[in-house]
Amino acid sequence: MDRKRLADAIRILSIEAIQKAKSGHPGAPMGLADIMEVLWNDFLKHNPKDPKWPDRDRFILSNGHASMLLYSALHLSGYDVSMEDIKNFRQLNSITPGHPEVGVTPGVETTTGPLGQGLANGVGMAIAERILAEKFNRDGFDIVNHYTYVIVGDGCLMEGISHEACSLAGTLGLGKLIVIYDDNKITIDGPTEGWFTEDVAKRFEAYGWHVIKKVDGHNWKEVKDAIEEARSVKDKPSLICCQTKIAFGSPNFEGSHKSHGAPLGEEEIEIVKKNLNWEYEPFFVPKDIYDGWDAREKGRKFQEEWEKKFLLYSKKFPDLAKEFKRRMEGKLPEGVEEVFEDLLKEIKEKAPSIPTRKVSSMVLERILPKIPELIGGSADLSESNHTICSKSKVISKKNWDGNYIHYGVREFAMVGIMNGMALHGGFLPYGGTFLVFSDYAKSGIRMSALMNLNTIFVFTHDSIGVGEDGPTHQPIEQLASLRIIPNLTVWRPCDAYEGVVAWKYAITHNSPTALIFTRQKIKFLCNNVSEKDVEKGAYVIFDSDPPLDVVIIATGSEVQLAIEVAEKLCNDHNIKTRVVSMPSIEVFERQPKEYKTKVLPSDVKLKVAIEAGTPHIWYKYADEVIGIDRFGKSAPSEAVFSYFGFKVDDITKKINNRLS
Ligand SMILES: Cc1ncc(C[n+]2csc(CCOP(=O)(O)OP(=O)(O)O)c2C)c(N)n1
Ligand SMILES: [Mg+2]
Repeated sequence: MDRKRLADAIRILSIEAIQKAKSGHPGAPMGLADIMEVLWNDFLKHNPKDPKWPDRDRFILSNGHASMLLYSALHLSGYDVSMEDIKNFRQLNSITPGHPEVGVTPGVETTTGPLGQGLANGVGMAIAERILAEKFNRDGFDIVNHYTYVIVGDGCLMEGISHEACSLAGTLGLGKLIVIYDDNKITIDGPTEGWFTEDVAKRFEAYGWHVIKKVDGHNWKEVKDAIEEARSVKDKPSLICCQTKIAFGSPNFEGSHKSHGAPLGEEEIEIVKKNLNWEYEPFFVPKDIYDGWDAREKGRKFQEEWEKKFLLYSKKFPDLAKEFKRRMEGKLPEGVEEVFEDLLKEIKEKAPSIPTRKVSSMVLERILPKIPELIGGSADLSESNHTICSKSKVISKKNWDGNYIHYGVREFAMVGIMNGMALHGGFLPYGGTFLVFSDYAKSGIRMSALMNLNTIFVFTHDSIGVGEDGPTHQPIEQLASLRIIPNLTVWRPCDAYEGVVAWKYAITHNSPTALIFTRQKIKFLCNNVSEKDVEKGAYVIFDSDPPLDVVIIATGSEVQLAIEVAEKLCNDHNIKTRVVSMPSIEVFERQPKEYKTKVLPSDVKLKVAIEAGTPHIWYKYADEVIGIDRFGKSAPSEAVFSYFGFKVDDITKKINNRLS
């Protein structure tokens, strides 16, 4: 079979689908078609009929705008992506959306489009593979043994996250990570000579990667040799620099940035077809080309072989096999509930007044031995975030038997890597940094939420309560900005008890959670509170006899303040006040209407919310909000709280004035 024709099938399908959709990115699929053909037909271990089998190679198209490259390959190789689906490219509810979306298209491993993040996901998947291999493989039974291939463009490699993720990948020596660089020297604005001129090969060599330079991306033999070489290097990740021409095969657009993001036009499509000797109707692929691409039989054999091996493994190592299956299915082990019940009971007895961040290490100390899929880490703030504990075992290039990653000061890559591990399967990642630096990772958190991954973000130092470090370190708008991300559940507990319930929620729910904890010590408040209360996201923590005058809603460190205000209002002013602790707005919103109106009745004179952060979100519930909508101040914590009006007397007076 003429390999050129196999690749041309991608070119033609891509430009026709993009033309029909009247939108899309033809340049990259045309430029990458030859590479894709070699990678998929000569190397990729996959089974189109079972895109989820555990030991498949992972393929990531980090430059997601080239989506038609992937959809064409999925269609041609026999996935459930029909020609009809290709014709519906970019249409409402089609399985071929503008950029690849995991869960929408069989065979798509991660959602890409925001440049660079797919690459970080790939690093996460390669880490996941390596840790699982260490844990589960036994002599003669390499049940975890796959590559992670990532295609990246100039855009991905310009993005900061690629520096973060690839630097760590080099340090960890991820030998089964193979990145193919579409070095076409073109981005949207034109030839990159004006904005991207570093020696990429040297850069990756400096990270400790194996770099294969100057591969002709349109010469299948060179590409094949390069991938073979990359696969043979076991102790370093590989970067294959493929020199390509964007829109290869289009006489009028080859090499031009004009081909990046717009259909070529009917006329040019005809010219391309003539140029490539492609004599077929639109959306027609001849049988010999389908045959050349068909991966179903090969895939069936790959999987069958693996399943045979796994069966023998199950006989020899039944416990390991069971555990592997459990982890890959994403099911929690038995007994998790009990660990939390015990801890909640103990906390209630001890009633510790501690910084809520300390809850994490308390929980982890108990839960890590129970849940080996928990894989922790922090962006260089392990002790501050309390993400590390005596049960944490740090992984390194030399030791993969662990459950903790020192991500270094790389918040964005940390989240991209966490997403990759969650996508790979077999892991429940958690990672920490200061709340104020969640902004560095925000787009990764957004992708985690968009993909609805099971990830846990531990954000400590959650307010002006940070104190002396000042406004650079005091989050103001971060809480609000996390809460407006769809699918993400945010918890800001008021004490150790709520903190444990929040952790329990994060671990037992299959969706991303952000846990927001204080740096400073706070009083134990939940003496008379049950787990059932906290689990509802909001509940009455202090109450007066009906009829009520005022309801105060508060979260985190401000709940204690709200209770003190309420006591004063009741005792000194005879104003009947209720305090609602609302550790999670999202969880509260999911409760039945009756519960919500019971907690927040409408027939009160005034509702007030208190939270040391951007106030806007609270106007949904409250008439008056005690919040902060300017930047903080450097001073001891109490002084800053006081400066911003978080004082019992001030708030009591304010409420009293509003009522009189
Ligand atoms: C984070 C991010 N910023 C900006 C964009 C918009 N964008 C899409 S493709 C692209 C240029 C990418 O260049 P390259 O990867 O070299 O793609 P090529 O033009 O070679 O196909 C840009 C800026 C994006 N998708 N993601
Ligand atoms: Mg480019």
